[in-house]
Amino acid sequence: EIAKLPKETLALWEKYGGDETDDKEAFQKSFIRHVTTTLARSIYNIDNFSAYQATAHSVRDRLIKRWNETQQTHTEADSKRVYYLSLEFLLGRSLDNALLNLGLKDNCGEGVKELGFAMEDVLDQEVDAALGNGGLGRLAACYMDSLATLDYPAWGYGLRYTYGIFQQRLKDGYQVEFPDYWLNFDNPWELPRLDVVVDVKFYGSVNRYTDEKGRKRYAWEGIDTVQSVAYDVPIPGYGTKNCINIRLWSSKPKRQFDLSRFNEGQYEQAVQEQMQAENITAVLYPNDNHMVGKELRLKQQYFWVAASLFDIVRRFKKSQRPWSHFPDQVAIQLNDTHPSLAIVELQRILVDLEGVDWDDAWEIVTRTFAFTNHTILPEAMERWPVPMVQYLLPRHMQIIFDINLFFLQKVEKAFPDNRDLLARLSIIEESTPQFVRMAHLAVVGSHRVNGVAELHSELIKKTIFKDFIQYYGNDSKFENKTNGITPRRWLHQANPKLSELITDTLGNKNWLKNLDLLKGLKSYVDNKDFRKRWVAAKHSNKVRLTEYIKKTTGIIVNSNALFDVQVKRIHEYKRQFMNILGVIHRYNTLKKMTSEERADVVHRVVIFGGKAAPGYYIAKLVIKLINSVAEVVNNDNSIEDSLKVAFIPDYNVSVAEIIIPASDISQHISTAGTEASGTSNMKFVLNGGLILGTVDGANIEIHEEIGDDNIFMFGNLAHQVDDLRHAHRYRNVPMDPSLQAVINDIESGQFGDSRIFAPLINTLTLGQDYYLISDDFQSYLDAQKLVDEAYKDKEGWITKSILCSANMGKFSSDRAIQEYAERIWNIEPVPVVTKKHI
Ligand code: BZD
Repeated sequence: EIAKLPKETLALWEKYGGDETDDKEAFQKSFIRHVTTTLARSIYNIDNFSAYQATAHSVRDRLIKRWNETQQTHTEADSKRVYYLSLEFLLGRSLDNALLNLGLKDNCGEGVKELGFAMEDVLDQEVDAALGNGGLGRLAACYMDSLATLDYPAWGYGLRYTYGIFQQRLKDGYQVEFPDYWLNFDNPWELPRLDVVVDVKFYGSVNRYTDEKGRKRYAWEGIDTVQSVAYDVPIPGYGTKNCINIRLWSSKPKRQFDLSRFNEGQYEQAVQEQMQAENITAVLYPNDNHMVGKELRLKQQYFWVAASLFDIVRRFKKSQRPWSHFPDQVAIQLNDTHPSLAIVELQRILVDLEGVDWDDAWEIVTRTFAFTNHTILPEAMERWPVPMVQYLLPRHMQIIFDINLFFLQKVEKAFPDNRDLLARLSIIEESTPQFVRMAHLAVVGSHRVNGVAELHSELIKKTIFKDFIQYYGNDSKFENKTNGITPRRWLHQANPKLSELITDTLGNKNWLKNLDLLKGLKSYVDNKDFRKRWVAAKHSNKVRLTEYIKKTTGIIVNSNALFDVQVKRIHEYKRQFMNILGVIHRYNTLKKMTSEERADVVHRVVIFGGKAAPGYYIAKLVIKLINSVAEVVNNDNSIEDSLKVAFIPDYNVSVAEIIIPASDISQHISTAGTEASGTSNMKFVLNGGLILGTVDGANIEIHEEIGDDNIFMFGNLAHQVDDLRHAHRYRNVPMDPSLQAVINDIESGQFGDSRIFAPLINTLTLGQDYYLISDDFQSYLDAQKLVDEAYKDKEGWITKSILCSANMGKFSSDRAIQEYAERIWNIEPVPVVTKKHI
């Protein structure tokens, strides 16, 4: 193609194409150019926000260059790509990460400083991209970082929500939600591709016809068409030129504004249709681990899946390979069941549109898809009413019935006359109305299914997918891929002091690409100077958090106290309730002590953060209880500062970056078997924070890596949970006495009008304590005592803290992605060759 261009044209591209160099002067030049042109401001009119925008745009120019080079390299290599389909990407801020990964940090930092700004203030101007709820969305972001860093040819596909996860504020101790209109100012981290549009159809009917070869074919005539517009988000890798892409789709009306209807006086109806199309990607559903059966959510899922598959298929078709090669060119990972319709859509494209035989198509489909499960909680399992799917996507419903029919016929052959097994395995739940079980669809349509930590991957085989194991056999389809986190953001960026110490100690930054190298810190564990700097780093992080707490809550805490943190979505299974009940127990114990006795006690600051789904009444009451307890405890001078409680509002990625490096101990205390993995546990330990946790999710593997001495584990085990629940239901199990005392304190009105908290307390009594707080309470208090004792031994604690970080290599998302690439996707790295700019 290039060879066809005139020489003069090529010469001009040679001469002017490679403008954006990475030195300080070039950066300053583009900063000033963006202030005056992009922002239309002058030297007299730049505030920190404009400085952020000008910096971001200067970085964006350089990002785009890498993005182009990468995409060109991948197109030319034409090797197998992986597509990560996730309804959530919780990216947080981008500037600092882009500076680091592009290697611009020093030059830009100096450049900005000379222009009169502090980089810290500039970075602080950025609003989070908060297109996710919690762990699942953040995992997708960490995985994109690792895919880019490891040179894999990968794309993410998601939705460009106009409103991300709501902003949380507190009023009288209650959560109130505010819209997160994050696109209020321009977003320099996306490239609008207004020319990349895909028509997505809904509703309508299915026609049967006979094609030219005499075969029965089906054609879906959708009646409502919405346009999907692409916005590309470049994701640069660290220490590589590779820069991958997340394509986010935004919905817009297909039809131009209908003037004739306007003239007929149907203005409102005409506008409404426009608005309905835009509605599809308007808002992220704010529920985590809970299924909400709204039609709009199903529409979001199909809209996203249809546009993404159209795009993937279009790209594949360019290579003119036969369809049978599709799985050798394309791997698609389903992040939970949210994109399960992709299985049906690809089968429809192949059979209905491309005329591939059903069985050949199904072979292609199942070799292409793999599915990650993130939960076994029954209330989180996606099921859609058959009538709803039928109405919205009539052809897809037929295909689902056929997939199910052929699948069950195979089961019947392998296990004749076992109607119960068929019913249990069926993709269709035979209730009134019928439901489509999305997890079953995902299992049947994928060649690999994985859980996200060892225990979780074992549990899914014993619970939700038990019957599939009977059919497929134990080790064919089901695997474990323990989650990971990116050390670039979660150690290097969030904890610059500790990162610098690690680099100084190990002699280089190689650990940022190979986290196992942290093991090298172990030989410095007794080095006085090293230990001193280790403590200093932690302390300065605690000071930073102390200031943040003061700024956001008005609460003043002592940075020398033990910082005890629980930050995550508020959910009954995560048991923030148990934590605050434990705080009440501590408070009333402290109150009973004499001054002399108290002098010996470890001072604690108990820090909470996290959002409750807006419709989750009990979770919202937990927030209220935490704030009511905080109000009483923080204003009680009689306990002499030995305990403070703070609920930090609006927990998100950038707030996490402040909180996590400052923790001494963090709590990961889910009822055993309920937290699939957890990923913040990894972030805390990597930053030298100890953890207090149940024998659940990735806590177990963290324990294996860091050893008994450096973790506090407690509570009943996953295999005991069923029996304990049974006992609560059918026997009169007395409540743990310490817990009963705490309940009595709340009911006595110690923390305000106790009637407010009655529904919460009822979950322990009338609700049969489903999450087993009573059963774990005593061992929880015992573990807390051990934490206090250990913290008194200052030197011992420092040793633990160092050994924690040093042993966390396994939990890098680089390790996780490598496992996915080798065991599931079968893809190879494609290093980007820097070309001349043409
Ligand atoms: O996924 C979480 C699990 O609860 C964690 O244990 C696990 O570590 C992470 C990553 O694997 N699940 C979620 O975050 N789930 C959701 O946010 C979600 C969102 C929408 C619908 C259902 C679940």
